[in-house]
Amino acid sequence: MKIIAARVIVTCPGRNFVTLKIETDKGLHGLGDATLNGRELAVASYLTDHIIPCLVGRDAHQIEDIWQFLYRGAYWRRGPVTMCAIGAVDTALWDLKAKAANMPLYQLLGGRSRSEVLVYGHANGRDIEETCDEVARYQSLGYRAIRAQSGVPGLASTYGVSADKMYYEPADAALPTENLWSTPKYLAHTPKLFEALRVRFGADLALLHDVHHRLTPIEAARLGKALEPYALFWMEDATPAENQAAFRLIRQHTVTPLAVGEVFNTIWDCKQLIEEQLVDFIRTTVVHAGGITHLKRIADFAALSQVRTGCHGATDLSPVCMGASLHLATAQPNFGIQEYMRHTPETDEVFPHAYFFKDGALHCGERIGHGVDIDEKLAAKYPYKRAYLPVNRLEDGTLWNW
Ligand code: CS2
Ligand code: MG
Repeated sequence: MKIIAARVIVTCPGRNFVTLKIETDKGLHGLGDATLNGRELAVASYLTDHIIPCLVGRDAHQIEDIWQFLYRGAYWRRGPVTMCAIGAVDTALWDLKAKAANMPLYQLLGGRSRSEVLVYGHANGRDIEETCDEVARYQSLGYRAIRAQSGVPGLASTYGVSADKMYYEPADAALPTENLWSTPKYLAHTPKLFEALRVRFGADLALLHDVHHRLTPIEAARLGKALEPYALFWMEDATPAENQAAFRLIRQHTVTPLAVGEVFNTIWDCKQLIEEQLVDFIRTTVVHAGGITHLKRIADFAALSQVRTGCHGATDLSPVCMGASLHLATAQPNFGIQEYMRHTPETDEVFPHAYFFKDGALHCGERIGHGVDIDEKLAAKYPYKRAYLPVNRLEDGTLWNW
């Protein structure tokens, strides 16, 4: 099956998405998500200007060889732009291989290991009371696992809290907005949020929280310890993870489960975290960590240390990524949970897909390939619109982690 053409489709149905479409001499096409929130055009150019000329004429079935060619052949290895571009090619090639085999993609990844893919949704509110009400609303929608984020008294804004309760979009301006942060205010507030949630919802509801890289290791240890009475499903991105060894300190102080990895793009970013069991869930994704091929490597490596997958699934990962992720989650033995921040109806219209939500889980569907397509005519109606993620400053002006 020969690659005869490939092109990048940039569209902005409310937010920017970058999609790679690979076409073959068998009349089949494959799609890969190449969206890197806030740096979309860098990946679009990496694909158009540097990768696509090398793809045309190759055998689309040679997924591993093409992956190695793109990874080793670049000389400059790793990094979010490179691995996002490789991820898009890899995902499109797996989509093609499954279509050529006339099978849903999960059948090529080991077949069905579970009847459903447990997901978690995002409840957020300006304060504890509104957040509790939103958790109740997500529970009524059928979610069995819910992430809770609330405003922090004394801070004008914080991560994960938005006016629109259904569709959270952090890339909110044509130049980075500046948020203010106070760790003392956050640490004083967050245990109260989870105490209120446990009082209202009891012990069974799986509750998650995203710290979003904002604490130092000892502060993360303190928060993890303070949250132990509320038995979270996980505390995510407790501290920046470039220094993987920093998680030893957190682990020494708390049994609150830890999840990390949405900003990782290769196995090297998390090798120590996994080998030393410094995390419980790894959040790397199909789009940002080199596609199905590399994500499966990471997941299988994680299984050796009883670390489970907990793939990132925010709105800035397109339905193409979600579709592919669900097929891997359907087959992967050490699947843990899948994040599911719903896409807007206009996004879903651009990316028709087979997956569906039912009773707190997603199902990948039985369509051949990863089950997601793109309506190029509709996509063309939404031109790219530059948008940045915010930056964060401490109250004294120090630039901090957003
Ligand atoms: C967040 C994301 O969903 C999450 O866990 O960390 O919303 C993240 O902020 C965005 O994907 C960044 O583009
Ligand atoms: Mg996160």
